Amino acid sequence: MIKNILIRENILGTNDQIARENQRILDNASIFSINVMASPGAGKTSLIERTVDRLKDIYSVAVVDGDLASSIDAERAAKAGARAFQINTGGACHLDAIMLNQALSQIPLNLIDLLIVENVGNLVCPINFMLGVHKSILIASIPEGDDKPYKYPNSYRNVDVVIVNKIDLLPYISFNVEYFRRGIELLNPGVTIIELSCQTGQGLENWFKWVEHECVSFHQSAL
Ligand SMILES: Nc1nc2c(ncn2[C@@H]2O[C@H](COP(=O)(O)OP(=O)(O)OP(=O)(O)O)[C@@H](O)[C@H]2O)c(=O)[nH]1
Ligand SMILES: [Mg+2]
Repeated sequence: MIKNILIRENILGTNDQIARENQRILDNASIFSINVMASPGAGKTSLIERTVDRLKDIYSVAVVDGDLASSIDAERAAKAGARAFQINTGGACHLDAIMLNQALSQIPLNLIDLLIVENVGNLVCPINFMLGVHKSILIASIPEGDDKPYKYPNSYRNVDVVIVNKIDLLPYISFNVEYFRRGIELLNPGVTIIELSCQTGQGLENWFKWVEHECVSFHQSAL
């Protein structure tokens, strides 16, 4: 029988320690921060583009994009009006606290109010690695199917908001919203669920309200 629990604990222990340091850095700089997780193509960058575009006149926004390769997403975030930073993980399927720590050392923290981290597109790994940010959100999208909370429970358990993106596709794809919501409610009772479409804009106001409310609460409590 192979026992590898100790090794795993050590790796995550180091990660969690750096994550706590990241949170201290962000708290000291009064930066409210969000980790955006989802499968590849669920709409992480699309939501970030919309969010930056909406909030850039109120908040100075930085975006850290995690991808295996390319700087496509950071370029999109920059075009939307954010200070954007790309992390290429090489082969890693998630961001970890050390990567974010290195990114934070490159960001002019005194100029930033809101940090959005786009994690690597993956519905399994990112949730296991604390980054030290204040809130975590998961984006699900209609084409992925309504069974995902039942099949990937951990990803739905430890997040503050579940976004259901691409609701403009509901007329064309078999997706039972009640079944989907029931699965989430079992795993994460009372979690905020926001249905929206980054394409049509439907439902985005509810997301913007959530971000603004959290930002204001954070900055007031930091005073
Ligand atoms: N129909 C529809 N398409 C959308 C919506 N949001 C995003 N898309 C499309 O979905 C595709 C993927 O969107 P992205 O925002 O790049 O997804 P992502 O999660 O950032 O992808 P990765 O970073 O590669 O994991 C693009 O073609 C978007 O135009 C939506 O609300 N409705
Ligand atoms: Mg993306």
